[in-house]
Amino acid sequence: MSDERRPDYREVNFDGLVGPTHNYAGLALGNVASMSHGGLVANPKEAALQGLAKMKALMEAGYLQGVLPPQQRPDLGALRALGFTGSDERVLARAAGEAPQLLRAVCSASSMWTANAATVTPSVDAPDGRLHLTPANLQSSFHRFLEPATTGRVLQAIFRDESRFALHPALPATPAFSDEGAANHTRLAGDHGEPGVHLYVYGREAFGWGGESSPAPKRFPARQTREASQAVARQHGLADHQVVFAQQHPEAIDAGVFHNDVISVGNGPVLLYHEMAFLDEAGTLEALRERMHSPLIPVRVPVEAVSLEDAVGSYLFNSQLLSNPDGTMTLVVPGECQENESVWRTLQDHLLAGANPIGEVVVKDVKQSMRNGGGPACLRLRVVLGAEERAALAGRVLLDDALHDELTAWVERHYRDRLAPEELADPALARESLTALDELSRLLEIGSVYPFQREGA
Ligand code: SUG
Repeated sequence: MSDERRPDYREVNFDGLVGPTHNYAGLALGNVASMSHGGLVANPKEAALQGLAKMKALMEAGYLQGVLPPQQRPDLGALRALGFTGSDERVLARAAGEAPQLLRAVCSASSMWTANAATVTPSVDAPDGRLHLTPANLQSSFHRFLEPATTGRVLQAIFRDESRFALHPALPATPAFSDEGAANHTRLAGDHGEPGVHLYVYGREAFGWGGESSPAPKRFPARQTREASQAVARQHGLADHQVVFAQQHPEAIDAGVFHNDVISVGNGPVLLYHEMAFLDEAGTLEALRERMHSPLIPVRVPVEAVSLEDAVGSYLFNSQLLSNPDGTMTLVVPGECQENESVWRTLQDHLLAGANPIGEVVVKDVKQSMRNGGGPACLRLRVVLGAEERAALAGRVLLDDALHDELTAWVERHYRDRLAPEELADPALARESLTALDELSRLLEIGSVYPFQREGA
C-alpha cells in the first residue's frame, strides 16, 4: 500500500443481470419484502429490462457500468444432490410434488443482487498492490448458498489477470463464517484513489454469541458474523489501521434490516446512515475518523425523520451513492422513496438541503427486484479500479451502447413476461433458460462458466 493518491481510480458498478427464472417464492427469512410477496406472479422480462434501464441511465450520466451474468436455474444439480433422480423432467416433477419449497429455491434468480456476490478490496489498499475479491458463501439460506460456485467462476473469468487480481476462495460455509459480501462492507476514502478505510458491519459474533456486550436480534437471523468479516479482511491483507468492525443494531435486524445496506450507504468520505444502523454509533464514527486520511462526512437520519419501518419499506438507504468529478454526489433511490411522504420530505429537506455533498436525487424503478427485497444498491457490486486494471478485465462486461442494446434484445428474445411459482416445474422453462444462458456467455465472452457447459449437466 502506498500513501499517494491515484487519480485514475474509478468506481465501476457491476450490476447483476436478472435471470429468466425471476420469481417470488418467499424464501428469505428476515427480508420483509420477500416474506410478504411470496406467491405473486413475477415478470422476469420486466425485471431484467428495469435492471438494464438503470445500468444505461448511469452509463449515460458518465458513471462506469459493468454487468455480471445470472446463474443457471433451475439448479437441477442441486436437486440431484438431494436425491431426485431420473430425467430432468422427472426431477422437476418430483420436486414440485414432494418438495415445492426446494424447487422454488433452486429456481431463484437471487444472483441478481450482486452486492452479495463478493467483498472487494481495491489494489490501492492491499499490501501486494492487487485487487482482492472473496465470493460470499451466502450460507444462511439454501437458495443463496447455491450461488458462490458459479460466482467464483464468473469472477475468475473476468478478473483473470493474476498479476493484478487476487480471487480468494469463499469462507467455509458454516454458521460461524456466515458471509453476505459487500452488502455489509463499506469503503470510505477522500476519493477513490486515496487509501481507504473498510467498515465491516456484522450482525452477530459466532464465538461469544449472546453475551452482554453483544446483544442478539430476537425475531430474525443475523446473517453476517464478525468472524467472517475479520477473515475476509485477513485474506485481503488489510491491517488494523485500515479496518473498523461494527455491530449492526439488533433492533434494526428485527425490523427487517437483513443487511447493513438496508440501513446505511457510504462512498468517498460520506456515510449516510440511519440512527439505528449501528449498536455503537459514536464509537463507530470515532473509529472511522481515527483511521481515515480525509475527514469523514457523516449524514445521519434520525428516527424522528424516518422510522425504521419507513426505512425498510422505502429502501431509502439501499440507494446508490455515486461520486461526481466536481466533488458532489448523486443518490439513486428506488421509486418507493417517492411514495413515502416522510422519506421524500427527508430527501428534500434534510439530505438535499443539508450541508453535505449530496446534490442530486435520481429515482429509478426497480420494482420487480424490490418485491424480493432488492433495491438499487443490492443490484450492484462496486469495484474500484485503476485505468490499467480496467483495461485488464477479461470478457465483454463493461457496458456501452452496443452491449446494452444486445442485452436488451437478448432479454426480449428469451424471457417470459409472467412467471408464477406453480410454473417453475415447466421443463420448457429450464430449456429456455439454458438456451438463453449459453447465448449470453458467448455475448459476454466469459467462456464456459455454467455447469451445463462444463459437465453436460
Ligand atoms: O438475500 N432476497 C434477497 C435480497 C438480497 C438483497 N441484497 C442486499 N440487501 N444487498 C435476500 O434476502 C428473496 C427471494 C425470494 O423470496 O424469492 C431473496 O433472496
